[in-house]
Amino acid sequence: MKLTLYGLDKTRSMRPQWLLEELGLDYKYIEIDIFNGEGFTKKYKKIHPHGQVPALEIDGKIMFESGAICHWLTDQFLEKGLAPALDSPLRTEYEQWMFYAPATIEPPAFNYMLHTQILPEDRRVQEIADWNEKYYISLLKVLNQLLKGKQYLLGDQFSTADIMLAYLLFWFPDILERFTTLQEYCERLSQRKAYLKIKQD
Ligand SMILES: N[C@@H](CCC(=O)N[C@@H](CS)C(=O)NCC(=O)O)C(=O)O
Repeated sequence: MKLTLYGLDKTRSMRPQWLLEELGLDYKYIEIDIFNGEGFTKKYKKIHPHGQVPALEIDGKIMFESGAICHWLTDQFLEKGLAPALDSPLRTEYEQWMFYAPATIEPPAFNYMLHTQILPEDRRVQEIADWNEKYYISLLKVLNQLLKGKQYLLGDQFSTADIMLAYLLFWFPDILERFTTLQEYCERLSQRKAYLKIKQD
């Protein structure tokens, strides 16, 4: 299988890149500088219609959406053990966390980042930042409880769901300091060989 990942450091392309390393697959990496207009060239818009990263080219066929790419890749290489088998009792929990990361925890985390870091200062809205911070923290409180006594979301088994979630939790190390279990969880994940390989400072 010939794989090309279009991405940029410190973006959602870290998810599939981390996973490709965990799976030990060969892939080509093409950097798309989305912050300097490269996403909007005619050529790249044929790869990702919104000019975003990540996108993955699989034997000439293009796929985008970080969660979908991770879900698909994991199932193509199920023998590598990064997801429970389809008939495993753990599979429902795995699916739950795979969707929970982008659908439940990512929106408040992203909106908080938007209104504290991304938008120009005069376009940030304090109330939106505050509301999303509060909601994000309320989710973290519950997650912190749920992860107590566990190495990973699925217990002792590391899975792609951990990549989906941890990538987000890494966004706000200051907030994480209030949650010992989550902090330890992130520390454990950040020490994985595959993560260290893709992380640039
Ligand atoms: N839901 C999409 C979001 C993709 C996305 O928003 N990517 C950002 C980088 S993290 C991007 O390319 N932004 C540039 C833009 O929107 O112009 C995914 O997870 O793949």
